[in-house]
Amino acid sequence: MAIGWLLLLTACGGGGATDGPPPLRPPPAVDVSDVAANDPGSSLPAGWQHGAFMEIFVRSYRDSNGDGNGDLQGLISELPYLQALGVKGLWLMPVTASSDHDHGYAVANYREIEPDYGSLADLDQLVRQAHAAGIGVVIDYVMNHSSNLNPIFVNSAYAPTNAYRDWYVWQASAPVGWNIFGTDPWHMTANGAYFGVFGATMPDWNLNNAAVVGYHLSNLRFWLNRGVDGIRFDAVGNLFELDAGHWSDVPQDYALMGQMRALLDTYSQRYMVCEAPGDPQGFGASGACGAAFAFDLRDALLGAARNDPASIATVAGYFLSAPAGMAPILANHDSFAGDRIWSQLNGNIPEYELAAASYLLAPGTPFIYYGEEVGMADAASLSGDARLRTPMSWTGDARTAGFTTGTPYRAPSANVATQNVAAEEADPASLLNFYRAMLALRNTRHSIRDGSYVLPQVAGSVMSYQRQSAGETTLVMINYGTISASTTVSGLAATATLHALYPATGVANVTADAGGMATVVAGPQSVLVFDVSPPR
Ligand SMILES: [Ca+2]
Ligand SMILES: [Ca+2]
Repeated sequence: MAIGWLLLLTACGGGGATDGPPPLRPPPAVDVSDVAANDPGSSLPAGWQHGAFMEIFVRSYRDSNGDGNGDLQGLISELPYLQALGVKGLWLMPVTASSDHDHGYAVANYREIEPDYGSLADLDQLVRQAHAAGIGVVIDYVMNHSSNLNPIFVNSAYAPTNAYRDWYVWQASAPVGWNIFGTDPWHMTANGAYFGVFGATMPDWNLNNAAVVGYHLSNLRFWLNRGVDGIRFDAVGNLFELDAGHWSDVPQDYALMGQMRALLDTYSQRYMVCEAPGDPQGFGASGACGAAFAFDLRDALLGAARNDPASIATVAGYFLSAPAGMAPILANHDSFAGDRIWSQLNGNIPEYELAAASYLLAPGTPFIYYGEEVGMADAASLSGDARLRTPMSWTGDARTAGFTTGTPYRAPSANVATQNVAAEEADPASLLNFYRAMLALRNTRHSIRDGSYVLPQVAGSVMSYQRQSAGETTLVMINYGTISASTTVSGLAATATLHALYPATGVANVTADAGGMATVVAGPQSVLVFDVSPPR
């Protein structure tokens, strides 16, 4: 209802020219009531957050009612698929009501479900059924900005005297000298300029206002009280702006995230992970988020898969010094993180599998982007972020991808005919079954899931390391090269037996010598995973 009115306001933006005051109407009522903590507990096993996660764009995952948009009931119907794949957590891109009718990051109501996705009851059902399948549910939370159609911003923009004026970042006129991502983050209206680092439709909250932080804490408790298992925080390096030269990764950003981690720590077993491409490890450290996406490892994972020596060295060394909670990814929903892996690797499945093994067996929490496990490509007919966010390829149907019984809101991926769940479930050698095998190792080996990362070694194109936890040692060896390699690994228990867990057949046991050295032959572009048993 406020849409036309607000567009009129923002249409005056840019040059600051106005043709008299906009036709103001009373701002909408706003609910910012406090929400007290009421932890329903957690039924998930200890350490659940070290299982692999799936990042899911609900709008593109599965449509239950034929309207062409994915929804929560559609996702619920695919929980058996996700369970069989072996994921232990879901990160849902924003499921809160948004005004963008797409990705959801322009939040219009922090305590309602996006109408296209369903209802709060649907979310509750998803959480309940996911838990029954041993899967946790983490939701996206956008603390930096809201929609310009959020009723609180509508109030804030209504007049300089409005009670919510100071909930966003306003100045009487746009200050000069600002340039972020190549554009001016200040947006003129008839009665002042507001700050919106991601554009005029997504104004930044004023997080220097304690009432705003209190509101966000209440919103977070609203979801945690419903049994949601954690939060993925968006754009945490952009929370505070000090001046035109200091608007990214400033000390206040880390401190506020530490406060959020403290909130989650008052609940049982809640997981928190941050998006901070400018300083992944700084935000991943305890004291800040405690976990953050490893954007600084992504290029090396793909480089190693292509047998680049420097990349192999980077992958081998990363978890010797990185915070233990880092969350490795190959790609995600944003263009800045690269194309879909299939498109980046030109459909080279051996390289794809090497990249996957390089992060799915690693410490921390690996995040798979939905459809990555079947090799979904970018959409051929789309550009920008949309090409990465296509309907999930459930079948080879070129029109619907098996995603909807209606007309999909967006075109499917370019390779839906060959890379899809139905085709790959039927093929034991498929990429999907490789992902299942890697996740099965993570789920059956506690040393892989949350053990220590020990003695990485690189010899030519071969990387190896041990993962150790109480009573269990695993040796991982990855040969990124295209020729077979014989590699001597050191640092094993004396006379230990190496028994191949992967591949499950065809690899003979190897015995370490009295000095803890063993020589292993790894075929071209191969992954070998051994149980390391001490001598009997
Ligand atoms: Ca739907
Ligand atoms: Ca900000």
